Amino acid sequence: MKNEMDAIVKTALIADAVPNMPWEPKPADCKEVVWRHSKNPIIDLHPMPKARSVFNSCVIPWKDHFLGVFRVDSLSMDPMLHLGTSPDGLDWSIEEEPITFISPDPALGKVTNAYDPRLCKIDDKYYITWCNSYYGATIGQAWTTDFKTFHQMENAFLPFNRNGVLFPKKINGKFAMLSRPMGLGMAVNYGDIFFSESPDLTYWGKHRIVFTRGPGKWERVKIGPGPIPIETTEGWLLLYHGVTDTCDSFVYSMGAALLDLNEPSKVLYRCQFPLMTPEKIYETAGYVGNVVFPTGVIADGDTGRLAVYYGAADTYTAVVYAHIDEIIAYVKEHAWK
Ligand code: BMA
Repeated sequence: MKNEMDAIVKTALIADAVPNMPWEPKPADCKEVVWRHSKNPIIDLHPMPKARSVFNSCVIPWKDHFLGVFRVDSLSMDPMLHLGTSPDGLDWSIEEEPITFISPDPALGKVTNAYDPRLCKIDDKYYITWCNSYYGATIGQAWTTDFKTFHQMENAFLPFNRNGVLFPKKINGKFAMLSRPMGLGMAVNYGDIFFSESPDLTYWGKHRIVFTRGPGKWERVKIGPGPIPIETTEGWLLLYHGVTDTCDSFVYSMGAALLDLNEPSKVLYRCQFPLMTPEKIYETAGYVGNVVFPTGVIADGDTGRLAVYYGAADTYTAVVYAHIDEIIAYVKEHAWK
C-alpha cells in the first residue's frame, strides 16, 4: 500500500484515475521512453465489410469500458467518423454506419468527408473536433453528452486548417485550441502549430504561434498537434507529429513538448528528438508508408501511465505505452536550448 501511495504522490500527471486502462509494463530490454503494445496493430486492415482501414482515431474511458471515435476510410476511400466501443480499450467493435450529426445550419452542408478526430471532455460535455470539408479542409466541431446524439457546431476556422485539438479545460476563462493552418492539398511543405481561444467555441481568435516546423530534420516539413494536451504539474505535455521528406516520400514521427499551463503558446521545453519514428512493418508499409500519427490518449492520474493511440501507415490503429514522468524527464533532458 505504501508503494502505491508513493506512486500516486510522485507522478506529475493531473488526471482522473483510469485503473482499467490498457497497459503493458515496459519490456526489460527497452531503452526508449515509449514502448509498443505487444499485439499491435489493435485494428487490422479491412476490419469490417465496408471499411478499407481504421486509423488516426481517439478513445475515452466511459463508465466501466471505453468509447472511441474512429476515422474509417470506406471501400470507396472516403473518410468518415464512426463510433466504437471496447471492454478494454484494445478490442474494438466499430459501428458500420458513420455518426450522423444534427446540423446547426443547413448552410454548413452535410458532413461527407471527416477525418483525424480528437475527443475532449470539458466540464460535462464531450467534444469532437475533426478535419472537416467546407470548400477545403477546416476544423469541424460537435458535442455530445451520451454518444447517441451528436450536435454539430460551427467550423472553428476558415479553410485550410487541420488537426484542431481542444484543451480539456478552459484557460483563463476561455476555451482553447491548437491547430495547424496550411495550404490546399496533403503535400504542401509547410504547417506550424498555433494556439487560439474562444469564449463560446464559435468565435475563435487571439491566434498565437506555438512553434514552427524544424529545427530538427525529422520535423522540417510540417508539424501538427496530436492527442489533446495532457495536463501535468510541469506544463501541458503536447505530443505531436513531425514530418520530414526523403527522396521519395514523407516520414511522420511523434514528438513532444511542454507548454506553459496558463499561457500555452509559450513553449517551456521542446524535445530535439522524436519519441517514436516508424519502425515496425505495420508503420513502414501500408497505404501510406512510414507514418505514425498520434491522435488519442488515455492517462491514469493515479499511476502516471499513458496509452497513446496512433494511426500506422494510414492503414492500422496501434498503441504505445509510456510513463508521464519518464517522458517529462526525457523532454527536459533533450530540449533544444
Ligand atoms: C496528413 C493527414 C493524415 C494522414 C497523414 C499521412 O496530411 O491526411 O490523415 O495520416 O497525412 O498520410
